[in-house]
Amino acid sequence: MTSRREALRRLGLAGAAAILPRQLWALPLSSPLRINGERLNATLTKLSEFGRNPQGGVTRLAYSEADLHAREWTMSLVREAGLRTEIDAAGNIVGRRTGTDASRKPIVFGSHIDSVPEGGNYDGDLGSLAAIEVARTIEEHHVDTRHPLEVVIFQNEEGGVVGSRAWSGDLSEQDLANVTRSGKTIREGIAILGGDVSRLASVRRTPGAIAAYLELHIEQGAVLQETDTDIGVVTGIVGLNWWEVTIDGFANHAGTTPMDRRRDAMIAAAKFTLMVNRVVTSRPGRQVGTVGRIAAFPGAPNVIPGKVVLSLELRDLDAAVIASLYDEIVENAKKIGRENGTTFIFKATNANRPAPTDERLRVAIEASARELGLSTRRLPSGAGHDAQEMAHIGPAGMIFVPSVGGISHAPNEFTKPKDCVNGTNVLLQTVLRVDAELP
Ligand code: HGY
Ligand code: MN
Ligand code: MN
Repeated sequence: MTSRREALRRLGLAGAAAILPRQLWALPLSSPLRINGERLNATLTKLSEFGRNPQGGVTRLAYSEADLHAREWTMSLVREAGLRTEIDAAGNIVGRRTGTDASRKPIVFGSHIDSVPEGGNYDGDLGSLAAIEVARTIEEHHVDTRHPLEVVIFQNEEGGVVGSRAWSGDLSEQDLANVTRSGKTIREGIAILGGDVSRLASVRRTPGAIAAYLELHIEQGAVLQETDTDIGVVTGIVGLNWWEVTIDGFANHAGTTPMDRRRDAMIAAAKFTLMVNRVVTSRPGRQVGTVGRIAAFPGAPNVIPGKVVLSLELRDLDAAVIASLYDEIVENAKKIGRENGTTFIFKATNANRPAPTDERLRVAIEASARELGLSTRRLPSGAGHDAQEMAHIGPAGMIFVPSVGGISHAPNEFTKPKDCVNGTNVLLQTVLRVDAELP
């Protein structure tokens, strides 16, 4: 209990220590500290200028000009928060603050600021700016933490949690050669961001190298809004696999080739897309499957497509479910190919492992929310997050706030300013709680 008493003393609550029972994590440890909500929301507005679209959202693809400019501005914010700031060898932005106990591993918190094409202003942005705001609040109030604190803005989350995979050691040579949405390979991207692929091993953190990882994020679904809940406590994060599927047929004249003599790759692609939907929905569970990108070649109105390249994505909380869906899809694709003289080639382009969050952190988040007078609900995350890679290094926890209408990866993604502030205060209180309670 010494550490708890010490923590309470630092927070000006020394008297409370004597009457507190022994169970940790879930107990009141309310600190009067609050983040600056106006400042937080002003930084969200400012960040939304980088890569802004006419529709109001952003296109801030990893390694693009917009990403680079946004990162530069974000780094200045990390410095203003009083943190020692660097770009690590993987291209992640890291800000550090010393703890009072040199033997302790860092408490890490952050998110990402890259976006999908025509994305919104909250996915990743909120968690990143909240992490900086939390660090800044702690610094401004001269709060000593026992653990070192690290704010991290991971690079290329939307391209397959690339930055956090560098930390978990899950980024292979083959991954580095993959072309990401901005048209650059990940290897090129890391150099563009100021990282150094030759030193990639230096960012790797072995299991146990962090005390905890915490991430605030918008829910990107409608559960919290529909149940009128302030704070979501994430139980686990789905695994996600991507394949590039190439369908080869035969390009031919669209006017002279009779319908029964075609080897049309587009027809095979259409059947494939419907088949994926059927396979994924034909069993119980929350698994999802998507064909999100398609290109036909040579790509002219008067040429039968001889080749189609499309993307396949599968997600579930259980990696075995993804594997078995994939097998079934491959079998069915062969059948489609036999029917119209086409062939399918599947190339795996990305795999993120599913991960449960840490029960102690869930409890700590719930206790922090409760003390702030906020309601909570536990839920799984259907979206991928850097937290799932961090969960392989140490305990990981995620805080969700409501997404209006459950809309995300779209320009009208929106989370109310008050919910952004609530989530950030929960993050602050959870960081302090974890710092005080970790044995
Ligand atoms: O695609 C995802 O699930 C996440 O938003 N990166
Ligand atoms: Mn996203
Ligand atoms: Mn995100």
